[in-house]
Amino acid sequence: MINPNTSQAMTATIEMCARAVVGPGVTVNGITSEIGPESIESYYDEAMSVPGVLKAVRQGEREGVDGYVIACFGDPGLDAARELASGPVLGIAEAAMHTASHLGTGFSVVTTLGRTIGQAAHLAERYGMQRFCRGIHACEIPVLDLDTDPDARKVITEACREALESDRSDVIVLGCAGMADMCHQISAELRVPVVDGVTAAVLTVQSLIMLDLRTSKRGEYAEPLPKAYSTG
Ligand code: 2AL
Repeated sequence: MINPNTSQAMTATIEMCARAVVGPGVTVNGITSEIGPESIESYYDEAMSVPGVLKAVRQGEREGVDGYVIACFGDPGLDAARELASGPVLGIAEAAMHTASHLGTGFSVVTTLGRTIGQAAHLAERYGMQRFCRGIHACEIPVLDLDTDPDARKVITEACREALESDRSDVIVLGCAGMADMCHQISAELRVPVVDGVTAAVLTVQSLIMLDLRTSKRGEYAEPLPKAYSTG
């Protein structure tokens, strides 16, 4: 499970959430990206995070890792990671949106800053999820404050409540990996399914591996052609 930002505190939180759901015999390694921004909340941050994600996948391939989760809601580097990986690679936005589509007729996404709403909208389009995605909302809490702001869960819960009303939706998708540890409490309070992409993606990867399904190497996800890469 790759955290594409460089916050070790966030990796520790999401690793704990992921380890709590996997089956016996499954090992989850939380990897904090070594290169890039400390949090991802813009197109620039997202682009800057991709080399770190790909470096972690290359390392994972050397170590024989069975599958990967890219644990940031922008799913940075997902296609490129699939070219490198032999096992399945899931992004948390992709996993959360697909999981939500099984649970209700329409979901609302509640993300961090308003400026990331466009990125989530692009992903909903890309994954063919516009039919289910009724709205994308921001709680305006920066990613790194999710861990430290004592009111974070309360503010996010209220944003979810308002999203359910205004979108007439019946499922919530949490729009940041750093919200993973809040999903059960928010769900209990609002009495609707609240999908955290980290756990949804980890269990999807586990299922795919149990089904002996891997990334297809027949087409565009074939390994990149060998060539020289300058790193500056
Ligand atoms: C995220 C996320 O999941 N990790 C991060 O650094 N930024 N998502 C977001 N919408 O801000």
